[in-house]
Amino acid sequence: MVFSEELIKKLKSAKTVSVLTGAGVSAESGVPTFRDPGGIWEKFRPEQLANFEAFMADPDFVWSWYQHRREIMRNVTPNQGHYALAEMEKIFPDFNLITQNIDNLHRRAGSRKVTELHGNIERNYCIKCRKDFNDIDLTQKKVLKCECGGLIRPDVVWFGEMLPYNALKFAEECARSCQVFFTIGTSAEVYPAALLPLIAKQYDAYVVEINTRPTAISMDVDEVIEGKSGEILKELTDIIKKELNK
Ligand code: BV8
Ligand code: ZN
Repeated sequence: MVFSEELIKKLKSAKTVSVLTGAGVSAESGVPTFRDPGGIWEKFRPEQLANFEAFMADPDFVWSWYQHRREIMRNVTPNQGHYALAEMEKIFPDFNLITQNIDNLHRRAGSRKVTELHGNIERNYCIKCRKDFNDIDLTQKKVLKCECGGLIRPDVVWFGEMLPYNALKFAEECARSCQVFFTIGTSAEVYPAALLPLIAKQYDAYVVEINTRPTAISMDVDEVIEGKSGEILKELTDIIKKELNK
């Protein structure tokens, strides 16, 4: 794979590199994406599942769907793309990994500085008293209740819910302050996360999209690298290490 001279030059001189990842980064680990053929939203509409009203209307149904996804995520492992991003954290002086993914695979691959915009499926909390419940038995198909009587829900951001304030503020700062911004494996259709590459562009970062196909922002970025993120990130990290003789 040949990378543009421009990208290598920018990366060699970059102090701050920021990355936004989406479900496509976990696809090579076997985690289904949302909007690809065969993706999650092909079987269900997001409104039916990933929102608070759906949960309150049928807690057991929504809860069992998250238990099913936890099962998948427990049985997959990080792929070479996750490991390459964990490597990049050691290469650049200031590297910020911002993810929309809730699968915890970046941390499992060794990334330490991970900003989760949409929460983490391994965490749960009581909707009444917000007590944490993080070691849930996966076989528990019926929704659980807290001792205060509140229902226990996954700690993920549903449609119509605000993103964690600090995470979003930090992510916006990372987009504003970086010299290179990668948007990787995301259809860039969910807001406000999808604004981050555009904010980076507005603040003169060199914005690079890595995706297997065009997205809603492909025309707005500086460079599109078409292909599977696992392979591309592995090769790119190897080249950067050589160029920076790290
Ligand atoms: C908000 C967590 C403020 C749960 C998710 C009406 C009312 C309220 C809000 C809205 C509204 N209309 C619009 C909105 C905003 C809404 C939104 O953006 N809707 C979209 C659909 C139009 N956003 C929200 O509601 C957000 N909150 O705005 O609050 C507010 C509050 C009240 C009222 C108004 C405003 C909350 C958004 C977060 C929702 N939660 N997930 C769960 O996962 O169960 S969203 C879900 O989509 C995931 O988090 C996912 O990460 C995210 C984005 O999807 P992608 O990651 O991009 O995945 P996708 O499948 O789409 O794409 C995969 C890509 O990978 C593809 O491009 C594919 O080509 C590529 N790919 C595949 N394989 C590979 C690859 N690339 C590289 N290599 C490969 N191998
Ligand atoms: Zn409670």
